[in-house]
Order: sequence, then structure tokens, then C-alpha cells
Amino acid sequence: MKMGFRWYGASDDPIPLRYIRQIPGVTQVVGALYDVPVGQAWPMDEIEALRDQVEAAGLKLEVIESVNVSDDIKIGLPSRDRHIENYITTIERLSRVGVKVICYNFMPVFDWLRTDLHFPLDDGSHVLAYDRALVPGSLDEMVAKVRDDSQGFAMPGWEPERLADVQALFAAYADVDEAALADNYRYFIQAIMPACEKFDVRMAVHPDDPPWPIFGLPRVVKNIDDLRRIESFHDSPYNGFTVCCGSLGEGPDNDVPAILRELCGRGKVAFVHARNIKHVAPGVFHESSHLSSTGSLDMYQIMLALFENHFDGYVRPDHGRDIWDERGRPGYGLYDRALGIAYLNGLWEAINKSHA
Ligand code: CS2
Ligand code: MN
Repeated sequence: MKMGFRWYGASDDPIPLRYIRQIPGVTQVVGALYDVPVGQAWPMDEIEALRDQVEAAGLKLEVIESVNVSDDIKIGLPSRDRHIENYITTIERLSRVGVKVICYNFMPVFDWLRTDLHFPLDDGSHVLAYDRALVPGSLDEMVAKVRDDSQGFAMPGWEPERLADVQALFAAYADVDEAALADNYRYFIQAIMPACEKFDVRMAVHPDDPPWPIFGLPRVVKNIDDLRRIESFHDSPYNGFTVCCGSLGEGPDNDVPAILRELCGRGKVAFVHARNIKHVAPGVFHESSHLSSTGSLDMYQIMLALFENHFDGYVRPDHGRDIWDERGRPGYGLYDRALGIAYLNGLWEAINKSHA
């Protein structure tokens, strides 16, 4: 297991790389370029500059989260072929600096969705939460809510330029039902796989968050059946998964350790987001600390599933709570993610030694 920490870049992340270097066991920065419009190729000089910064701090840049897939590709517009060409150029360029895994998602319009970015827990910390009864009635309201609640930080997957006319973007998906989205997804995977195999870069799709349709938009990465269908697009370790335990775990029928065992058993898991969530009621959940007893997921069983399947890929903690008066990017503060890593390391060491 190689432990990483997501970082938003020197100009947009209040956490310096040297702090990340001091978290025990962390060797990887999970990074991205945030200023390249979706659909365009990432400039080589910017990729190299990011790699240089990360390496100068004594860390490695082997996982990118995310190279986003454009709406043109998801909708299946004629412009998709040009966007796919650019995507392939980005894959090739990233391979040149040693990137091994690209995390991405295939959610229409919105990336993750929450109704509260500062939900208070009994211990005085704050977390991201979702209550289906509180999802705003309009798309514009939803976009404004995330923008206004994020403490001045840009949130991943909520690019203001892309969502400036969210109604028009939504309308462009009018004819895209679940079958059409899956077809467009297959087209994308089959087009990029030769490049991934040639340049030795594994694609790792992130599950839908939450794993059910929202605003009537189709979603195709929700459960094990969806993941098996994605595997069938092209059966190769390069067509792999990011198992985000929290996102999948939000679906009460998703058995996360069982999903990990099945997919790791076939060598398809490239990246893991190890985090916990707490189910409150159907369609209502909040995030929690990583510790099993504070949420609904059994983090020991999750780490055991990885260990028993000889997982040697990348792991990062996912959203942490806001604690100790840190006012960071919601979900992406330093303190609770570092606590999460210490805990995951502890589980891993204990499992390792008890199997020796
Ligand atoms: C992340 C996602 O913050 C988060 O919820 O897990 O934004 C994730 O980076 C994307 O869905 C992957 O493309
Ligand atoms: Mn995740």
C-alpha cells in the first residue's frame, strides 16, 4: 500500500507540501492541474512544474486526481473525438513524469453532491452531509449553495466557468439516459485504452457520489453491477477503479469490503479512498472521522480485504472533518486527514503483523 494525500497546488492549498511530508507513511501527493479547461490537453511545462515541486518536497506524483472527462464526451457530441485526442495527449504527457494512475469520474454535470458542507457533529467538529429532503429545487440554487458554503475555496468538480450556465448544460443531457451514458462511456474507454497500455497509465474511475441519480440525471458508477459493466468495456488492469469507500458506502446496499475483495481479486483496483460515513436514514448520511465506530463502515474489514488480496496500489484518506478550528477547504483540512492516515497505518501494521 502506498499512502498519499490530496493537494490542490501551491496557489490554492493552504497546506504546504512540507506538512504533508511530515505525516507518517505518506510518500505520494495526489495532485492535478486545476486551471486547464476540461477537454483541453494539459501543458507539459505545467505538468513538469508540478512534478518538480512535489519531488523537491521529498514526495512523489504518481496519482493524478482528476483528469476530468468533458461533458462533450459524456453527452456524445461530435466534438468528443477532439476531446478524446486531448485526453490521450494528457495521458502520454503524464506518463513522461512518472504518473501511474489517473482518477476520473463519469458523473453528468455535477461531481459529488452534498446539502451541507458544515454539518455539526456532537463533538463540535463539522463535516459534509447529505439529506435528500434538503436538495435545492433548482440547479442554480444548488450551484450557488456549494459556491457560498465553501469558505472561499474552489471545490473540485464545481468549476464556476463550466457551471456558469448550468441550465443549458443540463438541457444538453436531455437525450442522455442511462443506456446512452453507458454507451458514451464505453466509447471513451475503448478509445483511450491503447494509449493507457502503451504508456503504462492505469485509469481508475471514481464512483458516483452519492451513488444514485440526482436531478433526474443518469448515473452509471453506483454499485457492483455498474462496476462489472465498466470492466466489460475493456477487460484490462488499465481499465481500473478508484474504490471510494465513502461514496460507495453511501448506498446502503453496497457491501464495500465485498466489492474490494471481488475487484482486487481480479487486479482491477488501482486506487482507494479510505473514508467512513454514517447512515442516518434512507437518503440521509453524514461523513465522520475515519474510525470505524464513528461511522457505518468497518474500516478494519476494508483494510483486511486489501491486505488479503495483496493490494500494492495507492490509498489516500478522503474527506476529513473540520477540527481544531481549522478553516480549510471543506473535507480537505490537514488535521483530520492526517489523523485518518495515522489510523489507517495502525490498522495496516496490526493486520500485517498478525499475518506474519
Ligand atoms: C472527490 C471527488 O472530493 C471528492 O469527493 O472524491 O471530487 C473526486 O475527486 C472526483 O469525483 C474524481 O473525479
Ligand atoms: Mn472519494
